[in-house]
Amino acid sequence: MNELNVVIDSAKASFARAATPADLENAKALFLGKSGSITELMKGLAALPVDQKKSRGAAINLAKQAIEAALNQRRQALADVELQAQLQAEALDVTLPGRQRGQGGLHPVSLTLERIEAIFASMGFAVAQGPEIETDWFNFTALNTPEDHPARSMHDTFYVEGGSADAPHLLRTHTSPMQIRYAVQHVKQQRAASGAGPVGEALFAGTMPEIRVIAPGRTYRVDSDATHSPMFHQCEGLWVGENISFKDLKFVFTDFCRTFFESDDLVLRFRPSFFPFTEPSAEIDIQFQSGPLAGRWLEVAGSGQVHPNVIRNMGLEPEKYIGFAFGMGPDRLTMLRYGVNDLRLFFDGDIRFLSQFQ
Ligand code: 2U9
Repeated sequence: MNELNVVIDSAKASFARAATPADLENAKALFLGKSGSITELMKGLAALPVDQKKSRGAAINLAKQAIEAALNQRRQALADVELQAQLQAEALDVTLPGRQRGQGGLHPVSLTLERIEAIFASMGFAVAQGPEIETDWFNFTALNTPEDHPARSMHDTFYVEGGSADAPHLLRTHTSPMQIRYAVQHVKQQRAASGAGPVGEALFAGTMPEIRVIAPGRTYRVDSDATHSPMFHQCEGLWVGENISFKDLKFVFTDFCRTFFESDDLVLRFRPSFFPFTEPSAEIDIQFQSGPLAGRWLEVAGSGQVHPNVIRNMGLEPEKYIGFAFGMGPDRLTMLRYGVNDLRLFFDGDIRFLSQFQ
């Protein structure tokens, strides 16, 4: 009996030393395997007299059962340790808020463009969009910009491959070429409708519906600092008819600014200026009478009466047709509206900045 207790104790100690399930299986073989202690004891039964066999056999069986119980206990303990380690390694805090799909939204400048389009649409302006790669003629020549004007130099304008020496291709420096395209198309349709000859003959002096259009979009210049980006946005407007004057420009632009900035508490100032495509020309400044920007004159647009040469390039007779144009920078309007002081923030693509405008 004593001998069997020694075997049981030895098995228990050996199982306790096993640090992994593999160690434990090796330890098991020493006691319960083919040549393990218990098996050897069983073999010894054969040599005993019959009257001892029964009780000795029962005692060995009890010892075997005790060893199997110890083995199972140790197996369970090792499995528990393994489970605990795994639970710790794969710990999961179910009280954390769930991960959601980020909600997208429009870029702040796109929000401004949508606002501008909606306001001018409510005043009867069409919205024209067109190519960002333009020809020299639509971008400069048609807009009365002379050959030697600095805007035409490589220093100020991005020229691109694809054009010819006398008709170079470039990234449009303003959205004005789109207004020329729109106006030329408009006049062509009116000529066809009124039975006048094709474009290229006499300038059109018949009756036609007014041209009232804005051209929003991306524009490009060789320029980069806190208030200039090589890609920027413009929105230009054009209203041409038989009797459109500066008083219409003043009304339209005042109404636009008050609606855009949601304030009747602002005044406009027209400051004489120069643009090749308008004559006379004026810068438009606004001044808020209250709020954080109150008291400062802020330049928001350029404007003027469309130059007779530009009217001619639309195919219209300047003695009959007259109108105004204006141009503004939606990037700058966005900075003013939201109080942002560095233009580059809009184009860095940092989602932490951009998501503030949703
Ligand atoms: C046609 C005829 C005339 C559009 C005009 C400006 C004055 C102007 C600037 C303001 C801010 C560009 O983005 S900006 O730097 N624009 O100063 N633009 S008049 O004149 C036109 C347009 C089209 C056919």
